[in-house]
Amino acid sequence: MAGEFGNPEIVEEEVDILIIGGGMGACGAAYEIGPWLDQAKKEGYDLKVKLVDKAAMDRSGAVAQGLSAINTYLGEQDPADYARMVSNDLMGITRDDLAYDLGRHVDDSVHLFEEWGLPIWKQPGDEGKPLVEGGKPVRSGKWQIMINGESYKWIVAEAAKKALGTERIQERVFIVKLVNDKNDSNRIAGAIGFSVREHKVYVYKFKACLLVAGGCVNIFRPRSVGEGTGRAWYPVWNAGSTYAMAAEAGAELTMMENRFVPARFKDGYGPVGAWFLLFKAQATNAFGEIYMNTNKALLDDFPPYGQAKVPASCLRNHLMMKEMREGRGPIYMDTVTALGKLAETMTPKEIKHLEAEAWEDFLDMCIGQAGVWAGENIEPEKKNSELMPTEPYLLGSHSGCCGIWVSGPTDLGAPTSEDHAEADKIPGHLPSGWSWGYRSMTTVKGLFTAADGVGASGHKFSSGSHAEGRLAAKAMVKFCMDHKDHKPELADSVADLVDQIYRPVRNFMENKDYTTAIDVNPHYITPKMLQFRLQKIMDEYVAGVSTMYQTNAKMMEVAELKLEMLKEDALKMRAKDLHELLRAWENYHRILTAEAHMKHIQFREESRYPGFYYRMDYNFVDEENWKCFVNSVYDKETKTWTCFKRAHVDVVDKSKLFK
Ligand code: SFD
Ligand code: AMP
Repeated sequence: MAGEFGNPEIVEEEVDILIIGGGMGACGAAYEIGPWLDQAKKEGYDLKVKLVDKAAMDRSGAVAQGLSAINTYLGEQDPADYARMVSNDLMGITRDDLAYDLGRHVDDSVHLFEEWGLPIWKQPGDEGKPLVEGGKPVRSGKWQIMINGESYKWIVAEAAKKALGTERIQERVFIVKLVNDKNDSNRIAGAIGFSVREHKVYVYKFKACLLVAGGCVNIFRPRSVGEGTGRAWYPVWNAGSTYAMAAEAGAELTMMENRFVPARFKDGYGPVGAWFLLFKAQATNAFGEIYMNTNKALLDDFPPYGQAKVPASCLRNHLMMKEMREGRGPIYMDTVTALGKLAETMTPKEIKHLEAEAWEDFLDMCIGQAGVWAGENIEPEKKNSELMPTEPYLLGSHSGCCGIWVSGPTDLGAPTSEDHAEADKIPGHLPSGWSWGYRSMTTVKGLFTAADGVGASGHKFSSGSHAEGRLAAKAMVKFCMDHKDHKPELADSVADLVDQIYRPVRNFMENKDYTTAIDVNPHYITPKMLQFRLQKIMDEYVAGVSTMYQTNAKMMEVAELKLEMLKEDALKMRAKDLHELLRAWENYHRILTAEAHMKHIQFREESRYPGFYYRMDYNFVDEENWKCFVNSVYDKETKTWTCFKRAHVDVVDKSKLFK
C-alpha cells in the first residue's frame, strides 16, 4: 500500500552487508566488493549487498562539484614518509598503522580513476601516457597531482554503479539510526531511514554495515550569513550522520576535539592548495608582508612541531591570525606576484593558458569562488584576493582527524613469533588495542567505517577515501564469512522506531492550525531556526569565528547547559514536508556531533591545534600529559559521554621530519 505523509509505507529488507553513503568511501567499497563476493560464492555463500545514499550518487558528497587536484598520490614515495607527513600536519597524534596502510594502497585507486576516464595532468612529453605506464603527473605538491576534475564524482560513481549494479542501490534514502542486535548490545543488526521523495520508511537488517556518510558541516555559525547563507567550504550535506549514528550504536570515537579551519579565499571558500603549491603564491598581510616569514619565531612556541620542515596547517593559521588579531588585516593571496613571476618566461599564449588554469581551479571544484571573482571584477593577474580562516569543520579524511576508532591492518607489524609476550618486544608490532582482526571495523561488531569516518588518520582526501572504502569492503566480506550462521535481530521494535522518526511530522500535523503563520507557533520550532541556535551556541562558546577560535572551561560550561536545553527543544522540531523531515534529522546528527566535539575539547586540557582552536585556560601544547588520543563512548540510554585517554605510540620514527 502506498504511504502518505505521516503514515509511511514500511519496506523491510534483509541483506548481509549494507553500505550507508554514496560518496568516495562508499564508491570505493561498491567497486571493490564484487570480487570478494564472487570468492564467497565459490565457497557456497551468496552474500546480499545494498548501498543506500541520501542523495543521487552521481553528484553526492564532498566531490559533488568536482575537484582540481588529487591530494594523495604517492608515486615513487615511501608510505612511511606519507605516515610522517600525516602525523606532522596533525600535531603528532595519528595512527601510523592506518596512515601507512592507506599510503601503500591509495595509488591503485588513482590508477583506476584514470582508467575510467578522469583526465590527469601530465608532464610535457608524457601527455596521454597513463600513470600505470610510467606517465609523469604534474605535481602541485609532494603528495598532490593536478586533474581536470569537474566530472570526477560522476566518473567514480559510474564505475561504482556499474560494478555493484543499480538494482543493489537505493538512492534518496536518509538513514536516521543504526539498530543494535537484540542478543548482543555491542553488535550491529540494522538501520532505519526514510525516503526523501516518497512516503516510505526503509528498515534494513544485516550482518555488517559500512557507515560512510561523510564529515560534519554547519554546526558552527558560518561566516556566510544573510545573503550568503548556504555557502560553505565542505559540503553542507555532510551533517555528522557518521559520527552521531556510530556513537549511538556504542562505537568508540577518537580525536573528536580535532577540527579543520581551512584558510580559504574569502566569501567563496575557494581552496588555496593549488595557489600555494602549484602557482607558488605567498600570503601576505594588508601591507604586503609575508607573515610566514615575519611571524616565524612564533613556531618556536610549539616544539617539536614548530621545527618541522613544513609547518602544520594549524600553525600556518596561527601565524596568519596574529596579523588579523593585531589589526594588520585583511590577509591576501598575492596572486598578482605569483602569476607575474610564472609569466616572466612564458609566451603570450602560455600566459593566457596559465590564467585559464587559475580560473579552472575554481570552476572545477568551487564554482562559487569563480562567481565572487566575476562579481567583484577580480582578475587574479591584476588584483589580489582576500583570504580568511573559515568556520570549523569536522572531518577525518581531509586535513582533520576526528572520527571513529577502528581496527588497523592485520599484516603490519604483526607478531613474527607465536609467543605474543615475545612479539610485543618486536619493534613495529602494533600496540594493543589497535587491531582486532578486521580492517576498519569499529569497536562495535559488524560496524565498519572509512574515509571521513575513520579517526586519527587524516590527509586521505578523495583518493584515500576511495581506497579506504575498498579496504573496508574486503574486511566486511571476511567478517560475514566468519559469521555465516549469525542471524541479526533488531533490539528495537520497528513500530517504535518509525514512531520516533515521524515525531517532527506529528508535531506539525497536531499544531499547525494553532496559528495563521506557518513558521510561528508556540508548539514547534522549524529545523532552520533550531540549526541557527546550535550554530550560535557553538560559535560563541566553543571556539567559533566570533571569539577568534578561543574558548575555556567556563565558556564550555555555559555551552553544555545551552546544548541540554537545545536537545529538549529539538524534540519539538516540526516537519511540514519530507524535506524538513530530512533537515530535522540532520540537525539531530549535528547536535550529537557538536556535543562530542565540545566534550573532547573540555577533556583535553591543552591547545593541541593552535590556529584551529585555543583553550585560553591551557594555551599551550603539553607533550608530557597530552601526547595521547582522546577517545569517547556515548551511552544512548543515559545520554552521557565518557572521555578517556588512549596511549599514543609512534610506530614510524618521526625524527626525519624535523630540521
Ligand atoms: O581543494 C548519507 N577534498 C579533496 N580531496 C582531494 O583529493 N583533492 C582536493 O582538491 C580536495 N579538496 C576538496 C575536497 C572536498 C571539498 C568539498 C572541496 C575541496 C570543496 C576532500 C574529499 O572530497 C573528501 O576527502 C572525500 O570526499 C571524503 O569521502 P567520504 O566518503 O567520507 O564523504 P563524501 O564523499 O562526502 O560522501 C558522503 C556520502 O554520504 C551520504 N550521506 N547517506 C545516507 N544516509 C545519511 N544519513 C547520509 N549522510 C550522508 C552523502 O549523500 C554522500 O553520498 S581541497 O580543499 O583540497
Ligand atoms: P587545500 O587546497 O588548502 O585544501 O590544500 C590542498 C593540499 O595542499 C592539501 O594536501 C594541503 O595539505 C596542501 N597545502 C595547502 N596549502 C599548503 C601550504 N601552504 N604548504 C604545504 N601544503 C599545503
